[in-house]
Amino acid sequence: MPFKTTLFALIALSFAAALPGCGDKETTTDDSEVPTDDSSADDTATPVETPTVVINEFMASNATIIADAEGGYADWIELYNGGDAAVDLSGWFITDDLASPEKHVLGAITIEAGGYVLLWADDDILDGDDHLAFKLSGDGEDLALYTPEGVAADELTYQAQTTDQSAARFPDGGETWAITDAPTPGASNGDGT
Ligand SMILES: [Ca+2]
Ligand SMILES: [Ca+2]
Repeated sequence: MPFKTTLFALIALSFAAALPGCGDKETTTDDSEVPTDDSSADDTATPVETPTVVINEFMASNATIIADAEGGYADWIELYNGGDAAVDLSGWFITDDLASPEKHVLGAITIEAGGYVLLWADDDILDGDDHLAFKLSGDGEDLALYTPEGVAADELTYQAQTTDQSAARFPDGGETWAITDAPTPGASNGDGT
């Protein structure tokens, strides 16, 4: 955002510089407003804040738990929005490799406030926006989610997984991960009991 701030200041300055030619008494006022504009531009940069969407649950080896629209039992990832506003995930990045953060760019998917989105990690993007360009290894690998600006919303590395068990945060969006044999794809993880 420093670039945006600088650009705004330059526009304000050139506008003020143009004024003496057409007006008379307002030049001083406009000059004094330039620093004010600078600080308000900094304020508008603040909304690039901590993302409210996290990876909430995932299953790296799905044999019988849930099938996608095509009937395939693909690996899946559940996202959760713990914020109080819906988030448009267009342009967000999701990956199974921290060294390759832009592996998949999410399409037109909105996650409601307090809502869940289920993504299929089947390396079959032709099946729709909820299908990702990678699969999850049952032997363990990375999983990460980034905003379009590259801010890490979530980054984790997991160990080998058991078929039909998921790894989930308890409670939703919480810091504690646990393996469960009662997966809840697309719905609240509950309290883990
Ligand atoms: Ca993978
Ligand atoms: Ca869940």
